[in-house]
Amino acid sequence: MKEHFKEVKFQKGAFSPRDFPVPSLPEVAFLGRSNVGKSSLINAFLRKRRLARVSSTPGFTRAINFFRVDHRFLVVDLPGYGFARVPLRIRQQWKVLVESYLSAPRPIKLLVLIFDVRRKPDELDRALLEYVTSLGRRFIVVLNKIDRLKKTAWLQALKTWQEGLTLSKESLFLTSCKEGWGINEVRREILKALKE
Ligand SMILES: Nc1nc2c(ncn2[C@@H]2O[C@H](COP(=O)(O)OP(=O)(O)OP(=O)(O)O)[C@@H](O)[C@H]2O)c(=O)[nH]1
Ligand SMILES: [Mg+2]
Repeated sequence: MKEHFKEVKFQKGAFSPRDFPVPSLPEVAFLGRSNVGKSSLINAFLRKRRLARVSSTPGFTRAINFFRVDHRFLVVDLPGYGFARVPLRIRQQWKVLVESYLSAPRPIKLLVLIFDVRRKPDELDRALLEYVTSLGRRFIVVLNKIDRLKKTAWLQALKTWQEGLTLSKESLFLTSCKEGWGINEVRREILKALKE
């Protein structure tokens, strides 16, 4: 599959399942807590600087945003979850929205789960992984913001997440959206999944 994307268009922001576009093109969805860098990773993956909105206010992306790439596939930016300062009622709305997307009969070829590499996996992360596994959808785990760690700490972080979430090495990726590290590997993996 060609790695060059010509036209990327914002297609829709869905605040409720009835706004989801009719399933047709294959989809890749990005999921993670608020502020881990979902939008940044989407921009880096597509090599577009200001496509998905990057925000320093956690919890910024509230809708599910669909981007269409060259009549080839859809990129789906899911709203961040697990941010404590957001009222419970809103958090529940998000959960319903995200879960109805993920469990719908859609051609979701890959889920990209993003975590902040500086954290340690906790109960919420494990619950998310369990949920994703129960869906039976293919996924990879991206540990982002490695520029915030010393290089000597990278391997330890990898081990912590691998063991904490019981993952295979092949499904784990280290990235820095800020520095552009590890993005090519993630892009290749996404394109591979979209092709299959
Ligand atoms: N140092 C560093 N900062 C990053 C990296 N990736 C993203 N950021 C910063 O982290 C903040 C959040 O990034 P976003 O891409 O908006 O994160 P998000 O997960 O889409 O956030 P929500 O939409 O609020 O859930 C921004 O200030 C980014 O500039 C990275 O690899 N390294
Ligand atoms: Mg975002």
